[in-house]
Amino acid sequence: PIKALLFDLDGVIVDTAIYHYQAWRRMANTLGFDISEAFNEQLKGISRTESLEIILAHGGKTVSDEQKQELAAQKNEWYLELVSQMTPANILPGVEAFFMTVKTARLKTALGSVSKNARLILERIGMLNDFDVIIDGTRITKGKPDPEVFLKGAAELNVQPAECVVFEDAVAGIEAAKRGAMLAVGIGDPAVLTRADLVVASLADLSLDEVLRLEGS
Ligand code: B16
Ligand code: MG
Repeated sequence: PIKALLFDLDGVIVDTAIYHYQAWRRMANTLGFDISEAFNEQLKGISRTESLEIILAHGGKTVSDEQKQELAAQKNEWYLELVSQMTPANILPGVEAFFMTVKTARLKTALGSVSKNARLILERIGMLNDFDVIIDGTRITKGKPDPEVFLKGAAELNVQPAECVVFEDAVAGIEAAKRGAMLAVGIGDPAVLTRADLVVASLADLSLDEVLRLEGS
């Protein structure tokens, strides 16, 4: 039976992708190039250091390791300025109602995010106590699409991977769920999240019953 639900943060609970984009863009601009919103798509679910590498390659820039650290720190500072203004109003549509039904059904919950700022964001939106387990970027060594973040969540919840459903907006995140042998619900575009077992536009378009029916599919 399905016993636990594992949620990605950025793109599922809140839309911080826009803040990541603004901060990375600001950094790229200081280096003399620009990044588009379409380019930003491939950074979803990818760690800070990996994202930096992809952006530098895109701009054709070679910098020292020391400079990379400075750039990543600067980007994070700009990103945190935006995060500091977040409130519970930033919770994506349908999330709170969905969580109520999940709690009523006594299913276990975990957060599975590669962000090192995940706890801070949950605190800002008032959801820090809504997860039984929080696995974030400070607790993993391999980012998505490696399944580590979700396997660790399942282990700490004391459930088997086959008893878990992952909710993800990123291709890399769906891939991580599948490599971990878990069911995956995609939040976004079915043409993009092709490996998901089910894709919906947002949690507002999904009932818990539909999720539980994925069992054995
Ligand atoms: P940070 P998720 C990911 O969050 C974001 O999608 C990705 O764009 C970001 O680079 C990554 O977190 C690292 O975030 O710089 O805050 O450590 O989708 O896994 O919740
Ligand atoms: Mg995400």
